[in-house]
Amino acid sequence: LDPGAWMETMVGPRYVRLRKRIEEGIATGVFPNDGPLPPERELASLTHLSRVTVRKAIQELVEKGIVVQRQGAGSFVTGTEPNRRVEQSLSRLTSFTEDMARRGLESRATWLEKGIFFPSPQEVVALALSSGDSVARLARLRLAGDRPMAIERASLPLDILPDPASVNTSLYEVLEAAGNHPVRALQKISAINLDAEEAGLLGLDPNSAGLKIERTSYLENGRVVEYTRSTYRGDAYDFVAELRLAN
Ligand code: 16G
Repeated sequence: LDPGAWMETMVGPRYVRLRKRIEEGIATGVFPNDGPLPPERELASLTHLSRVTVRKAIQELVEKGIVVQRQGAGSFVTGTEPNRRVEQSLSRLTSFTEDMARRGLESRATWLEKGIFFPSPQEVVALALSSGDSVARLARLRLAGDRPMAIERASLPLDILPDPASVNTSLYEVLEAAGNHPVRALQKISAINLDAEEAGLLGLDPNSAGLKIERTSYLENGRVVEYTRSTYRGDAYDFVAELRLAN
């Protein structure tokens, strides 16, 4: 890790260069999978970088799901371990496709439902539909590479998504192309035990822990864009939010 040539040959801010260097170290086995990273203090003195820089580099590795921090024990490499947990920010409005891309993972989907339907009473209320309106539904098992991560059931007003069949990868990309990208969302998260069907789709045992997430997203003008009910696997996600003192 000694700074030497790598600081010069790599581009970007110092913490990004350090982050890449640590990633290289993980890829080449200098820092083995499931093993600890040297403590922050030691990394700082090894690299002649400040602790702030080291902390930022580690934070990026945590966000990418490459490193986990365990209370009181330090940072550990999760590496290519297939069962690693991912950190998901609760303060940014992003799509599944974006979230996975940011972590260097490929987002895939198995479609469960895609088309135009007669709305349920719940959908009528959530989307403020008028009588006679139909609804666009997209239900998918969402995967990171080969690993099932979540089941998402999105409902949208038809004028927002007239052609549900046009969504093949990212719903948010299709919405954005039509000028309907949500700018705000309300989200509710509840702990659940997975029923046999959902557990089966997620490759888990029935009754495993899951998170039920309800998201209602809005356009700038306050109009509801999507009402999505999702089931996330409990063993794969850590939700993170920054809290500020209320005044
Ligand atoms: C996220 C959203 C979901 C949205 C989807 C679009 C939650 C918790 N999150 O997964 O509401 O429909 O992104 O993703 O529901 P896409 O653009 O990759 O299709």
